[in-house]
Amino acid sequence: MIHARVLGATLVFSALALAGCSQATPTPTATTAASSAAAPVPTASPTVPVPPKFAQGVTVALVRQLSSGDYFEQWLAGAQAEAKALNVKLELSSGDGNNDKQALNLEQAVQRRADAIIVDHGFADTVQPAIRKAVAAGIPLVAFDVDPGTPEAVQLTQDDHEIASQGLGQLKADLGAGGEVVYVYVAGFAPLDRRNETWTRFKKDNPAIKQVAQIGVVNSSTASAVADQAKAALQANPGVKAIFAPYNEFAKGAALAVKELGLQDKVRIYGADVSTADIGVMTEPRSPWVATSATDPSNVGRVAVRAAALLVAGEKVERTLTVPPALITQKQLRDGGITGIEQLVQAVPGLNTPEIAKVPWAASS
Ligand code: SR1
Repeated sequence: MIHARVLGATLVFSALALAGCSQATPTPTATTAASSAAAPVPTASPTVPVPPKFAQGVTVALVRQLSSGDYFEQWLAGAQAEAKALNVKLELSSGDGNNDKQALNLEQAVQRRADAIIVDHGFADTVQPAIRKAVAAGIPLVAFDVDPGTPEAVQLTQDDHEIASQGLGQLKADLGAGGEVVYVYVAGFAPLDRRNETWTRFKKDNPAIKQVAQIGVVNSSTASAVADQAKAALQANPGVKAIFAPYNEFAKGAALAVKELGLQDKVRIYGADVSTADIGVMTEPRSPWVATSATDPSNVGRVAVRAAALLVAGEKVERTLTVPPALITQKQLRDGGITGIEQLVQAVPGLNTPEIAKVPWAASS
């Protein structure tokens, strides 16, 4: 397993980081060539020659389960930027939450004999049959946030146990003697299932922290659906002190509910993931969203494309690639004057992991 530098819970915010920010949010289409999203800035001249195949053009199929929401948009922007830098044509498809559609898209990528395939999220039972066909056809495959069911594929994840642990560590520190918590979860999504393992263990280890309600939905308007559920849960449980919402759409929805009920002084939210919009929500006056544990999604998208490119080139890639998260608190964001994801990444350099799936013939990003 490759582990990049694991960040300490305390983040160092550099004064140099406070530059302007912007976030590319491309609209997914059925099939697209490498996008015009900003490419990483080259910082070193590589000494390894570009494999001839890459001079001719390589096609990687990116087969997604989900595409709406900041996390997935940022991830795609990173994947597209890395594809452009490596002269890879990214063929994009999304199931838009429809698992059968994703499975069909995957079957089609296998039939087209893409040079490599990246499967981004998905449910094991719907994607594994086509993954087996890809492996049988000799197509290299990277599986992000989904169990490929075969050791032939490279499995890419964020460190989801650590994501949950970091948020819960902050929750525990803030709650002190304990208290009632609303938990947001939907089973079946591999990253959420891993975070749930940590939450389950945490509850056992901390009996004074009590889950009084579980809510959750994942659809094309997750945040507003979770907001409705969270309002009902908070009204039914007036003693709640915290909401553990380990997905940014969950946390945004929870924040909306707390605000609408005027409970900002009573209920704190502990989330996962980060985007420019999330930073805006976290740093608003009286925001209840006090901490999130996150990777930079665009960095993870870049890692996925690099891993696929290495496989196409016949380079050795670890079978498991894990991207470490950092704990980001409301206080740190406010104190650092951080208003966007680019500032955050400059302030927390460990969010960029160029050493994971490094491509020897490419300028370092
Ligand atoms: C519905 S699954 C959502 C999660 O996928 C990615 O792992 C992100 O971290 C997000 O929290």
